[in-house]
Amino acid sequence: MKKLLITGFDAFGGETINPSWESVKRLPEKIGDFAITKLQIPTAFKKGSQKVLDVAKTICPDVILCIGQAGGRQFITPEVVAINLMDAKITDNLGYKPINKQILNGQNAYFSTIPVKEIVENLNAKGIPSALSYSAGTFVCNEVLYTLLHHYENTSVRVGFIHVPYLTEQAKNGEPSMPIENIVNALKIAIETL
Ligand code: PCA
Repeated sequence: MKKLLITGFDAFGGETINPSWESVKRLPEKIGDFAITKLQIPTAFKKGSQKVLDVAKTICPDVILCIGQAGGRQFITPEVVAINLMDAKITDNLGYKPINKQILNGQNAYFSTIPVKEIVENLNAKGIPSALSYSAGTFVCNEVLYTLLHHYENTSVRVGFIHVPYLTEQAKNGEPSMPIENIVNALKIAIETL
């Protein structure tokens, strides 16, 4: 059986929950060909990505899939690319707010190494609205994806990131949202597509 390390973030920016962890923690232990290891990581620059790297070192996963909240988005959005930039509009959960800073000494950008287009096609075919995203932003999610892609460049470990909308109970002012069941289902479909 192959091994998947899947991560979700803790709540940030005044929210009390994060749909990424809420959905990741509800996943079964096995999906398709994959044995699943679930990991919650802090919404904090460097700390989150370091925690993924530490756990990955012990379990040696075939694929690392990180999930994050993208408040305001309507669709399940696999990220195509991560860029070498941290430019935060709010502080992370440790009070850090980098402006216009390089993540590390690496390429300007790395492409995700999971089948993003196939995931979008399979989700839409199963009635879950999904679209590619060409920007993971410049906050912690992008930093995690960038750091992992940099670390696993030229290895067999594949790395991807999927942003998910607010949960229904978070969208108090009419923002787009999705019920938790749909997000969990979307993650299962995405994992079956890996
Ligand atoms: N979303 C943030 C960081 C944590 C999360 O769930 C982002 O998009 O960068």
